[in-house]
Amino acid sequence: MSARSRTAERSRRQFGSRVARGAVFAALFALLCPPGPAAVAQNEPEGAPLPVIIDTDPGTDDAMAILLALASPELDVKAFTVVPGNVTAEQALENTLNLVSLAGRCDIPIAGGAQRPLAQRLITAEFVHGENGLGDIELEPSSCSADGRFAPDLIIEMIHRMPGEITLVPIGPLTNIALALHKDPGIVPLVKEVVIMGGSITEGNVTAVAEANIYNDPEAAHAVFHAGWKVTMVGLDVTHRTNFGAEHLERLALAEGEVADFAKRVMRFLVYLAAEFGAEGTPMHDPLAIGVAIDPSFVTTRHMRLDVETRGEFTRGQTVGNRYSFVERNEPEGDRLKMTGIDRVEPNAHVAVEVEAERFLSFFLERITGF
Ligand SMILES: [Ca+2]
Repeated sequence: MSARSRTAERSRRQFGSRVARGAVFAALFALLCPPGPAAVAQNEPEGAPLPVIIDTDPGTDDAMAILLALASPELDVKAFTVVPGNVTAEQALENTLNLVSLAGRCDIPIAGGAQRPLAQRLITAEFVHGENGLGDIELEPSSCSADGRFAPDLIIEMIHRMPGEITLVPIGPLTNIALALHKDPGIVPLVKEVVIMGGSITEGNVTAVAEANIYNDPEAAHAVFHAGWKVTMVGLDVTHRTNFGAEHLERLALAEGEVADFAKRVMRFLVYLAAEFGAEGTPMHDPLAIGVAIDPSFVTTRHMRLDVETRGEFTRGQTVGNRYSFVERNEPEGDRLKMTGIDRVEPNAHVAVEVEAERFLSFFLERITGF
């Protein structure tokens, strides 16, 4: 069996068995336009740190993501932009200011942005993040001050200042990124990459099929996925496999210092919360997106067409991945439609489908503990 055939076979085993029609499509597709092998992204050569803007809605896992980013010399965090999601815009801004202050990095601009999603009411999740969004763990008042600029304007300004260099890492609803796009579509070719925590092509975490960040602003997500820039989606397909459990807590417990102490308390909150729901660990959603920005080889991606469902009664907010890159073509014939062939659809997202979970969790612990 050739490498290409093995890849096609593996892909069919993984995804195709769920839908009988998918197998038919796969056979057609293999004949007409076989897929390339799953891509394993490579580390870029060592060099200057990667300039990133992190758009965030802290959020317990956002907190861990922010601390991971600030403990990683591979990243040059140019700004934190704040979006409502896990908590309100006001609480998210306060949390970001407190977290960045905890890490001693008040030199980084922190800007508030949208106050609500583009086309629906805000849905917050204190139920899983605690009333203050940080597991009800209080931080010292911040030494940092908020930047006066509107987050989407700050994003636009920084992208123009560093054309081709900035990677956007949205780890909340995509409202701020969509507003920046709407205000200045000219930023699209100037962005190096967009690494999104959100979505899923296999399961949901707020409905049967929708992931929270996409569900909280599907219209924004639609705009971001179809903007034409390079998008990598780090969704539940991989984050649900990076579970931080009791054994990781034990390792974290050995660390000392203010940042580590806060991380211990947040992770303990999350692990115990997960246990209440019968899970052995807590998924590291947002930290994994930061990890992928630092080292893309933590995940394996597949390039595919990704659409966001904005109208479905049961599926609003679902990210719909087309594994075969085509749809059937139907044309009118009398009083019916008749299939006359297939039409290719262009891939627009690199979807993470495999993850080296333990390697990532060890990496996270090394960065937070310092050993
Ligand atoms: Ca988040």
